[in-house]
Amino acid sequence: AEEESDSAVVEHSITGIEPGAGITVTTETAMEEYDQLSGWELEQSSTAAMIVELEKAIENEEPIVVTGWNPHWMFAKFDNLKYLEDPQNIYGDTEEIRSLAREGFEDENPNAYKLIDQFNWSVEDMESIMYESSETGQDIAEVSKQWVEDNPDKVDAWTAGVEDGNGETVELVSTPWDSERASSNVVAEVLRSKGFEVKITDVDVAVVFEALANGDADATLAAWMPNTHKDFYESIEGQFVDMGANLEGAKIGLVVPDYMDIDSIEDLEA
Ligand code: PBE
Repeated sequence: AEEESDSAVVEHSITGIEPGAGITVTTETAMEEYDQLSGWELEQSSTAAMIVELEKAIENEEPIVVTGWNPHWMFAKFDNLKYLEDPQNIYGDTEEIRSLAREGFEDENPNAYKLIDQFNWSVEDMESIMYESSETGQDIAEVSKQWVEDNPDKVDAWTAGVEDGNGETVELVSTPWDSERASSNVVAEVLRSKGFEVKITDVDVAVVFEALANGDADATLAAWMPNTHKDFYESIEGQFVDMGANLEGAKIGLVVPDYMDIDSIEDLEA
């Protein structure tokens, strides 16, 4: 393998993201299940590094396979990206993002629970915050605050029937990706407007689920199901409350630029 040329190495590696992401675990499963991926490597670093590699490859029309997802602005910024077909359905068709709570949270703080339970928005809503932050360099938290101000109708629906809090602290546990930074900051802002204090902690996916099972956090808005976080979800099933989807139409998979002229994971070569 040491004799391999650089290009051969590129062709047999998937440019991944953080080791603590669900899509990293899902991709490891895909590498076990697809013969075409045997001998491939998953390079793990960070989302920012993946985007840099993708941008470089596109500039030079070089082959690249990345782990990609929506909601994200990568599909708006690079208009030639596509998901590879996944005949074994390892990545699933579409994902939803669910809100989960710890056992006991509803009884102890029914109004905060109700607000979180009523929180529901669209891929376009989430992407508008992510896109604006990436275009302007403004932090997601700032853009999220502005979004709450600009969308009173949605906020009214989430706060319907919710009584004001008395400064009780709500601990949200989340992941560090822009998508979840957006949802967490939007909900935090709305909770604050109803008289709650909010603390957001960003951690690896595994720790999100542990924190709910242990009761260290009250709720998360960041559970990607039924595929991306399946292993984590199943490992603590029964030890948390599933409040259902807060966003439908998310997606994960292997993504390539369309000049590569392949359509399916099965078109990759071992
Ligand atoms: N993501 C974005 C995360 C969740 C949000 C798809 C990169 C993951 O766990 O894979």
